[in-house]
Amino acid sequence: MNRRFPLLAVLVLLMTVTLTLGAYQGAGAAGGTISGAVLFKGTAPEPKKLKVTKDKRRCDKSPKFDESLVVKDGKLVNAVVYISEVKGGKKMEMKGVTLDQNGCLYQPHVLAVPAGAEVTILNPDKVLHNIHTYSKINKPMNQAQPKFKKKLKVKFEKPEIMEVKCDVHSWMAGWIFVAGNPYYSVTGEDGAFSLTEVPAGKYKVQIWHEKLGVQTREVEVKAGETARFDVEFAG
Ligand SMILES: [Cu+2]
Repeated sequence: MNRRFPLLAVLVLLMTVTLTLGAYQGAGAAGGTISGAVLFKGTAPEPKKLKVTKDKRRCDKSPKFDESLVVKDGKLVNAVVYISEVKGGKKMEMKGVTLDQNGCLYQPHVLAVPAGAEVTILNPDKVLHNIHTYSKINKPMNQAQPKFKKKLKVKFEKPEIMEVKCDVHSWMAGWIFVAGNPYYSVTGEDGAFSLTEVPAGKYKVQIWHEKLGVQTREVEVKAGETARFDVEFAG
């Protein structure tokens, strides 16, 4: 019998653990759920109409509204709810996403994408756009997209929340949430969020909104159970 084998196995295991520390490991997990809703307290502002000052024939086909603070029946839209630090859990789906500029507006206004997955940026407008990300961790993207360039593809490798603007059309503004793990949710008109298959344990959940800032909640997840809470932002 080779007596050195167990030692070697331990060494290899140690090396593997050391090399992968820090990076998210998706290995499948039954777990619990974190869910609830993001609420807005106070009187929601009237949606402000955006002023289209350029390329009016293509960009001003329908009225556009400022989406930096959208509230529907007391629910806050476009908030990102995510676990900031988690070492492992369910598999990270590397599915690509699309950012459309149709009508000279970023759709969706807040786009979520896994770090390293492909973002396809569409330009169906027959005008020149220039995508500019105000990123600090990822390399900033500052790229012209002429009218003949219907599609641009890009990947952001590191987790970050970054603002996106168009250097040609001053009213175009949006955000890209680059996720470092699969536990994130962008709220829609019902303000709801749901993070599923979270391994049992204690987590910091961040609730981010571009105008209202960030809130943090300590949440304990138990296998097979749902940790439910609502988050309130004051206007
Ligand atoms: Cu543009």
